[in-house]
Amino acid sequence: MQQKAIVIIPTYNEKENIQTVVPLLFEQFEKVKGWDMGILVVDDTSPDKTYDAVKQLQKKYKRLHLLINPQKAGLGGAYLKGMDEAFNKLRAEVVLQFDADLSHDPKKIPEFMKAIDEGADMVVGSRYIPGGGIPDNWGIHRKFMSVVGNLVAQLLLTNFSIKDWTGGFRALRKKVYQAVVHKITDKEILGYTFQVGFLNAVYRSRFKIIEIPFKFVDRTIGESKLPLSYMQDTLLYLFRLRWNDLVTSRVFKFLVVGGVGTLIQLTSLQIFRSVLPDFQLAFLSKFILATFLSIEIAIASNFLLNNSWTFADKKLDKSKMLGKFLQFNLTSSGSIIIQLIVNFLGERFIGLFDLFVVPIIGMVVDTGLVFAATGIIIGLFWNFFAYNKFIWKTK
Ligand SMILES: Nc1nc2c(ncn2[C@@H]2O[C@H](COP(=O)(O)OP(=O)(O)OP(=O)(O)O)[C@@H](O)[C@H]2O)c(=O)[nH]1
Ligand SMILES: [Mg+2]
Repeated sequence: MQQKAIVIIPTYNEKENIQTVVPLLFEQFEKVKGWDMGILVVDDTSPDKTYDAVKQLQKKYKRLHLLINPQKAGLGGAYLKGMDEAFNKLRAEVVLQFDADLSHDPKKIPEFMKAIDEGADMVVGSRYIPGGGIPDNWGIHRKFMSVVGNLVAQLLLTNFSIKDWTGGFRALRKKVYQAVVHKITDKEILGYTFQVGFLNAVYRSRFKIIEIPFKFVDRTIGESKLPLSYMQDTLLYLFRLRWNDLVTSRVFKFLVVGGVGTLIQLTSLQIFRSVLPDFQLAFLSKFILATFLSIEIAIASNFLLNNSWTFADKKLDKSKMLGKFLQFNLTSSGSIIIQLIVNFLGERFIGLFDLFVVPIIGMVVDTGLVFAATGIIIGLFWNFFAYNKFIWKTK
């Protein structure tokens, strides 16, 4: 039996368009070899009764399905419902995303399916690669929004390998849907932001994505449903995503743990200074002992926090903890040695002299402070390198 591919068309007030586009699509389906092709219209109970037009068409086209949403769910909402229906109820292996307003070229569908046959997990129709394009008759404003919008998306995602993030002409396999559907929960994504959000989730799951150029044609019938809040929603979504990336990144956690370690060190130093009795044993005084103990406590805290948080994915075996902790002490002294060397070289070759006064605080910053800051930063690089290389190695 042939595998099924379903073209999902979300509709809201597309009564006229749907009657034109359905026959055009079935005409193209004839040219797709090896696939059982069908259509699923997801209509949000359009006021113009688009669903009635679909019911009429169903008399002629057996493989035309209709899903009626009782409420307007937004573009993403309609697609998620449609994909659930197509993959899980209609048993499709591939789903295509298609607009009702003839902006997408039905003649491209055989090409999309061929790319799937040749190994693509997802096909992205692209207006921004050679052979693709946006309508000439679009006003400068709309052209600008589209082109710049896509550039901003590429910049914010720091992903320039895909050129069209916001288009809605795509094809994807069931395994792609299954891998990312549980990640699509943000409410911003339920509108038009769905397109960029869904594609980003697919990309990050390392699926094979292929872009195929197509010329976007301006709709001639009906009205655009693109909400005014689209730009704002998308930007908000992208910023939230990248903020989340940042706070879940290893470097960020490493820096937080280091900051916490410094606070612990300073606090415990003060505690030891107030509870330990005064004494002097050769070079060992109360202050030196308190310093040593507070450093050791900070090192232990860094070790435990990094193990359970920063490197949670590489948590050490209980049996290895003690040995690794000793190693951790060694690498930590590495950063102290680096700081001593930087300060030594700085004083020797540049010298200690005032540089400038920090505004507001009025503190005089001299080169000594600059050396210390430099040493700390190089020390941080060393620590991060050493943790990855020696302590929490990839197994
Ligand atoms: N079911 C459903 N379909 C929607 C919704 N919003 C938009 N659509 C459909 O999604 C497709 C794309 O919408 P369009 O308004 O054409 O958006 P666009 O192509 O970005 O904008 P235009 O270039 O102005 O047409 C069309 O088939 C719409 O009918 C919605 O909330 N629910
Ligand atoms: Mg459109």
